[in-house]
Amino acid sequence: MALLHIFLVALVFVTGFEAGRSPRPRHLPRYTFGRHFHGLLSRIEDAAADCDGGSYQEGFITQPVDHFDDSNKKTWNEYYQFNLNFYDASSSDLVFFMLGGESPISAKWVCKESYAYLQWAKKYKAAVFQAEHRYFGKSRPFSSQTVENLAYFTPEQILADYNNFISQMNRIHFNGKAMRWVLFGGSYPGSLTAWMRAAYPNASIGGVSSSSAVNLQVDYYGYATNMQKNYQGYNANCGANLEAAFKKIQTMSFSEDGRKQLAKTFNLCDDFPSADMITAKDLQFFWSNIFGEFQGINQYSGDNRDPLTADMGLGVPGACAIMNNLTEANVVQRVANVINWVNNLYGEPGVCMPNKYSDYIATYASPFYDASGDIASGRSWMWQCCTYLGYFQTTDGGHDNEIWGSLIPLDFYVDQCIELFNSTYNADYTFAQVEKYRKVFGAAKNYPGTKVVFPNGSLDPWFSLGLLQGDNVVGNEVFATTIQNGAHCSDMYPPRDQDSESLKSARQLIASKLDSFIQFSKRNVHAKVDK
Ligand SMILES: *[C@@H]1O[C@H](CO)[C@@H](O)[C@H](O)[C@H]1NC(C)=O
Ligand SMILES: *[C@@H]1O[C@H](CO)[C@@H](O)[C@H](O)[C@H]1NC(C)=O
Ligand SMILES: *[C@@H]1O[C@H](CO)[C@@H](O)[C@H](O)[C@H]1NC(C)=O
Ligand SMILES: CC(=O)N[C@H]1CO[C@H](CO)[C@@H](O)[C@@H]1O
Repeated sequence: MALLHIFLVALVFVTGFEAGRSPRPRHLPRYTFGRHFHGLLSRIEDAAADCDGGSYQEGFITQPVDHFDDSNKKTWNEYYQFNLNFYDASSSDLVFFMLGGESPISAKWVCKESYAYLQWAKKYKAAVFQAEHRYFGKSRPFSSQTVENLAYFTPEQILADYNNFISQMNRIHFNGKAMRWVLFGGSYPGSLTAWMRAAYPNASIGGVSSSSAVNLQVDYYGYATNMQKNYQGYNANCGANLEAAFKKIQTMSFSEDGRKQLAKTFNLCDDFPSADMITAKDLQFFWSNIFGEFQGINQYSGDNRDPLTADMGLGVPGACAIMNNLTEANVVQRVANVINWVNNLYGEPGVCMPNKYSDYIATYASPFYDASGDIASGRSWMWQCCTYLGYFQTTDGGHDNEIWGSLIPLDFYVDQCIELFNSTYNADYTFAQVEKYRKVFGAAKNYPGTKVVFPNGSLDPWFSLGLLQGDNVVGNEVFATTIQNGAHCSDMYPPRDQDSESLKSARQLIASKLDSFIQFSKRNVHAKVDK
């Protein structure tokens, strides 16, 4: 591998201010392939990253475009952030590393000291680093995202980036000392954490892989069936009202008069195409945008992720209160009321709902958006889903889909892969790629890594793709824990007194396993020295 030089270690001292991100354009839905505009962990409202008094530094390093072909000399600059405020070189050789994922990195993950893992970093006097994932934010191997340029967007290249990042950091910031790195990640970066432990076991001493959907699956109908279970389970009437509403929405969609009414009720940005022009895609797009709002409500329900979910009630109970509101006789209007309520919470009152499939596709098919913006991130995320993750959130779950019916078939997603990239990226391709990476990384049942904790939330629709109790290979020190009624990545957010006992005990388990990984590797180091 080419010897890499330091590009720039910017010792800019940033005081917890992050440039605001651009708002969501009105023709793009809030959710695409399950990804919230602005990413699965963070969202626009966090943009003025509140460090709560903490601070961080930032820099860039050079990475090869292709880690596996020495003849390719092309390089790119990877952006990273770090916090040495807790670090005590005289007593600690630990680095806590938050892996970047499907968005530009957000500084709060290195500076907001109330986050669970930063409290642990403080306890162990660890240095804290976060690196941006290739093809996101400032970390772009190419200036455009043509299909040709996306060829280097593979799990192997990404893991090699993080491995190389660790050795470069040891050199740049720690005088070449082999520091003991502990990996952290939530959602997709949680999967990267698990895969790093498997692919580069010596680069780190352990990891925490929160809500990671490592059990890769193309047709992930379980998302919708879990969602149904959660809404019905919270309140049977809520389930019944949703079911009645979605059935009525579907029926109305099939007549021109019905569609006119729907356009009004849901404040659609664009009318449906005329009866002679309308296609199944137009309807599926409409349905998936409504479905997407209920995904978002469920996925973060009750999290201490931000004021919306923690204090303002964004979650399943709030949505069900509106669905069960008898003062409003029309159940379809209640669904629209839920969406209006979400819009208000997001500070977008009265925003119209995108309804032009062709505009949506044309936008994400363009390779020319700036990677620091969210349209390029959305295209990157869709590339990931089409080429190695799958995760298509269909309603193919059969009997367990009374609420949603069969609104969203697999074709809705696989056709997009073809439209966004090209016909090489068809269903056969996605199935073959997902199968390949299930084998490479062992999915959930054959996960080959060691020393990883896998927390999952039982209320998280991604739950069924997690590494769960009973999946772990005995002897590998892989620990699964289920947070009862926990949402997506709930363990990562700042602990609160009112957290459930299950969440508290999951954090205790993580902390104790983390401690054992750290103590073990210390003994190991000493054992080697003693010989
Ligand atoms: C899709 O794009 C890739 C990369 O440019 C190219 O190699 C491949 O031939 C294309 N496939 C089709 C069917 O156009
Ligand atoms: C990890 O380290 C062990 C012991 O030092 C060594 O035997 C092994 O080959 C290393 N593995 C990798 C993947 O570098
Ligand atoms: C119930 O519906 C009525 C009529 O649409 C509305 O005025 C009221 O604000 C709703 N209440 C809740 C809690 O949604
Ligand atoms: C599928 C799975 O992992 N289920 C587990 C969820 O968590 C409870 C409590 O820890 C276990 O009893 C289940 O086996």
